[in-house]
Amino acid sequence: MGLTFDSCSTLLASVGQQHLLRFWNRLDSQKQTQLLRDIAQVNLPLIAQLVRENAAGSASQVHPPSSIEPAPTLPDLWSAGAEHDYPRARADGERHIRQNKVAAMIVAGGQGTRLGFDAPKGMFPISPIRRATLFQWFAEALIGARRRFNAAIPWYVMTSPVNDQATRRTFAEQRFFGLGEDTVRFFAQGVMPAVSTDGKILLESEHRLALSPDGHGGSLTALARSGCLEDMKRRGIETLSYFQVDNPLARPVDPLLIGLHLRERAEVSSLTIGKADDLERVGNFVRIGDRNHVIEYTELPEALARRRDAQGRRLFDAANLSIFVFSLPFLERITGAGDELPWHRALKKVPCLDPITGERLEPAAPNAIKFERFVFDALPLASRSLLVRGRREECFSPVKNASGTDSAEQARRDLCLRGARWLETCGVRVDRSPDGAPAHPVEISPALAADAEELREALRTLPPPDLSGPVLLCAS
Ligand code: UD2
Repeated sequence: MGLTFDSCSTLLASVGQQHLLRFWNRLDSQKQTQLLRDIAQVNLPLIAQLVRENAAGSASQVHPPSSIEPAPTLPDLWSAGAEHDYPRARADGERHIRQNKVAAMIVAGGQGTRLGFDAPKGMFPISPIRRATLFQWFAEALIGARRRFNAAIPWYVMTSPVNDQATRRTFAEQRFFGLGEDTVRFFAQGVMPAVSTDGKILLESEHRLALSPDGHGGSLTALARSGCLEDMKRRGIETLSYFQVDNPLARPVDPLLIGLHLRERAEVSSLTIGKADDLERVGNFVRIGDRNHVIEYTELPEALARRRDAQGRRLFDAANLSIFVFSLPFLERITGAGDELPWHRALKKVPCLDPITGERLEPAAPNAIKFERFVFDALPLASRSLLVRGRREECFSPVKNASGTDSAEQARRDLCLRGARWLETCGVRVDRSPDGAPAHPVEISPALAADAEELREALRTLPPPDLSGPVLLCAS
């Protein structure tokens, strides 16, 4: 049942948030409905609890540095010796996919604030030649995997209330990128309100709360709440492959990672790479007690980030790419028993109305607390959690900033370099500029090949590529 002014007023009074209705009499009926709708989205008892904990100073979990150790990892494909038998693990992963036991999931609920892109991030044009969007790029990767493994591989797309409509509209306009409408399912993550440092929920305007997505950790709760987990079970899915919309080098369904996950009977498996430098802005995989954790770069003490082992190698070198494989029973367990993931607090600048005076504030300094959950906090809930190394140039180049590090320009360059490398592995000579970049852009659609081996097979049926200009290789 929807909230009414009276029921809402009583509810808000019980948690000290009555100020949210202070402009009620100035609003037309549409705006009143919108305000009630915003308030109904908020878990008020949870906010009251977080505000209490915040006031009591019990911020996020802090681990004493002495308890933090490097997390054990399996080697990457190129370094693994025969004893690891990666070809067999890969074949096991492929069989599992062929048996229709694998689904893919993308998290695309964040706001592309840092990128300065005013639309769902998945609509950002990324590919080096065609400028295919991130959504199209990943859709092509799924089309490739479905064809290769003759498997259904349903796709679960997490949006947020901020971009849900726009995302669904894009998929519909693009005819689901050729995936088949019934094989794509959208679900929206939750939202959380920003609160003032003294615990008042902030109004963005007289009839809207200052709401933002509840962090990618919200994806797990939302999977269960939306019925997507049930849907997966109905389809016979046992393993979920998870990745972020911002990394075009991510492989949505990786048979090797899935095969190793199965072999180790892991509840969650993560791909990791060596860090670019000690203070790279990524999470760090670490071991605390008998569990794997991710500690954000903001929370890992700098002395630890810089520590070296006896051979002079970086001790904490395993970067989090947010590429995970989850077993379904694990997801059911951690989402079924209530909300186990912790809430992280961040002080942010949030334009709002002053909770006391109602005056419009454009803060120059952080004025508000935002609450978010992180998906990697699921790792320590797993009794068996596996880490596998990949190579940065093969799997990671996130699009986060408008320019410079982690920008679209860099991701395009990395896609070209990867394509050129794959071609060379297949015996095709690619002209390079003096700086090592291919002389012409190279774009290999992931519908054609997801790695050099797949490209080798694909090239058997294609005419020899013309290398005198941009090289675009697509599936027919
Ligand atoms: C994240 C990780 C970091 C590392 C890095 C890899 C955190 C706090 N840190 O850094 O450890 O793995 O990524 O690239 O996450 N998203 C949602 N809903 C939300 C928030 C985010 O869907 O409520 C999506 C967002 O669309 C994006 C991804 O999650 O694709 C990462 O979010 P971010 O850019 O805020 O994370 P970042 O760069 O702080």
